[in-house]
Amino acid sequence: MGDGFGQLLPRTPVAGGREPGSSSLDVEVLLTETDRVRLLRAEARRGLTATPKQLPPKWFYDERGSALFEAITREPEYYLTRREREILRAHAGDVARTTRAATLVELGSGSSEKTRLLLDALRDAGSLELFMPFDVCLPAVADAAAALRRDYPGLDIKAVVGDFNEHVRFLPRTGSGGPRLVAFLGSTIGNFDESERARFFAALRFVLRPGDWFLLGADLVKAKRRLDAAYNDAAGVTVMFNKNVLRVLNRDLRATFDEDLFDHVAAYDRERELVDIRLRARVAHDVKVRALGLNVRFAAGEEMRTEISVKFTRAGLERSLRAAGFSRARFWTDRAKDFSLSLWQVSQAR
Ligand code: SAH
Ligand code: AVI
Repeated sequence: MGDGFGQLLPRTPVAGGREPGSSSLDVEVLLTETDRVRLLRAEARRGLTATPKQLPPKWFYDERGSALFEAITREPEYYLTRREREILRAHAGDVARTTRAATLVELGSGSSEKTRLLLDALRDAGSLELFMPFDVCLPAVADAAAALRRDYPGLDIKAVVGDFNEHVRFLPRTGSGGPRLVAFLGSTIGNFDESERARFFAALRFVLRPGDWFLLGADLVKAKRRLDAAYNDAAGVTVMFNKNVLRVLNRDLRATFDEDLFDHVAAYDRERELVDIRLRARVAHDVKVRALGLNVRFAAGEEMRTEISVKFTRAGLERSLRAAGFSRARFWTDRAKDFSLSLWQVSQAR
């Protein structure tokens, strides 16, 4: 790797794979297990002592949480992944021909399943040298990288565990100095509030150079009926996903949450253009968080926010990206106009 990243950080390779065939896989760790637990402690203390209570969504994603998210993407009501895949099928070739990226970095990469469409197109265009899947969940990124190594034998794959709110500044560039493409798919941008979003775009703009690109998948505003259904699937997978954060706190902070004492609540708020996702206490009760020496009191009916999922308009996306110093190269939607994929360049005039 040419600049940035490798030279700035101590390398902590771990054997990421746990399944046969993946045991030789190295994962670069920017967020060690100690860092992760330290961050979880700080964010859980802040969120559980706030009014109203809240927890950041990144804590859903341990191995089970990542698997539950993948299961959500297969539910009939959760159209987002299928729509984004449809756009990628139609336009990955345009992305590859426009960017001729040598490095593809995928933030919040999860399984990187849809990303294969981009990898195929960039490989066909003959420009791709390095793929960097980047995720907070070690098992997810290790498994994804193991599968991709098997299927893309000539490609340099550098898997990274990190927090995209902290580590975006460590983006790699290959020795050839070719263009970089940063992909942020799945509408994970919707899980940021307005100030987090502005900070993220600004941090990304700061590390990108003229000639680099940003590819953003973002879900679009639509009828409340469809959004409520997408976040309340009939099979109840989203309920399990939402409650998984309680298991993470029980395991990693020795907390005593009883998931049967909470209901999953998710509803689209038309005014704020977001799905508000919460856990509502069924009865008044106390929860101990032993690692924090904290006793947390829940009133009957009290709601704790675990996630927001903002829905966007084309104009709103353009406003926030322009404000951060990006200019739009392309904007695509699926045929039903449910989801968007847009390609951005660093603005020349700053
Ligand atoms: N991009 C994939 C996965 C989306 S799910 C898709 O489109 O299907 C959101 C992903 O972001 C999860 O894999 C989760 O582990 C990751 N994630 C959430 N918060 C993160 C953070 N702060 N830093 C890095 N990754 C994060
Ligand atoms: C990852 N993220 C974009 C998903 C979303 O739709 O906001 C997470 C999710 N939460 C509930 N269902 C899916």
